Amino acid sequence: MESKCLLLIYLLVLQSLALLCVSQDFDFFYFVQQWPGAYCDSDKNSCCYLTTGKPAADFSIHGLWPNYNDGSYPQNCDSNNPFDASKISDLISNMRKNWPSLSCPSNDGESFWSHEWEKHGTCSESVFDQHTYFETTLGLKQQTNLLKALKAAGIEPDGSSYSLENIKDAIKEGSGYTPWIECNEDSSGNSQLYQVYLCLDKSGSNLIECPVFPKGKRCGSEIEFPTF
Ligand code: U2P
Repeated sequence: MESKCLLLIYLLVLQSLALLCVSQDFDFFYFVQQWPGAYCDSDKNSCCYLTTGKPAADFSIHGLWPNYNDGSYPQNCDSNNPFDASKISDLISNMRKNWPSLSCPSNDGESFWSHEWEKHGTCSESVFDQHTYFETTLGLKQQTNLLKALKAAGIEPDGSSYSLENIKDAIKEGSGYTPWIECNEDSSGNSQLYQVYLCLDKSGSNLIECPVFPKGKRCGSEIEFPTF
């Protein structure tokens, strides 16, 4: 009897350890949205539209990324749970609209979604399955409505330049939280609004102030908001 109990405890410990290896923990999520005009006219990228057509002139989702408070992040956490489009068939038209791939060659978007799920989503299996991961991220895009927040402050994607502080203030006013802004450069070397980072708590339910901002190249104090 005693040895059976010991065996059971041993198996339970092994099972918990295996689970820990698959679903590494993390501290919060970055929710990252991109301005397609800045992706498409940057000096680094060419861009292609989905086979279903040119996306609307709106921010689109890049991803929802589990992160650690020290700025590092886990990736590719579970090769046994590959992207499966059949699990999100009810979300596909919403995904095409709000999470379109802009990379070339032109494609149906699945390779981008698969990359985001496998690199980032699999590290959040302690809170999300594939359907809730994509559904939650789509909901965040609606909730934060960056373009509306910027337009309310008179900041439009018209190719002119705006103060970085005014852009951050407008997004804070609209979403309630301080964003991190990532810039890239257009082909003439002008700093332009590329990606907006907001943060979500580790339960995946609430926006929060970011515990840490990404390191990397800063924007100028005046940045272009390119057309798309
Ligand atoms: O910054 C370049 C790419 O690194 C990945 N990244 C960056 C910061 C972070 O906190 N998490 C993260 O994943 C992104 O890679 P992707 O998801 O595009 O493969 C980002 O584009």
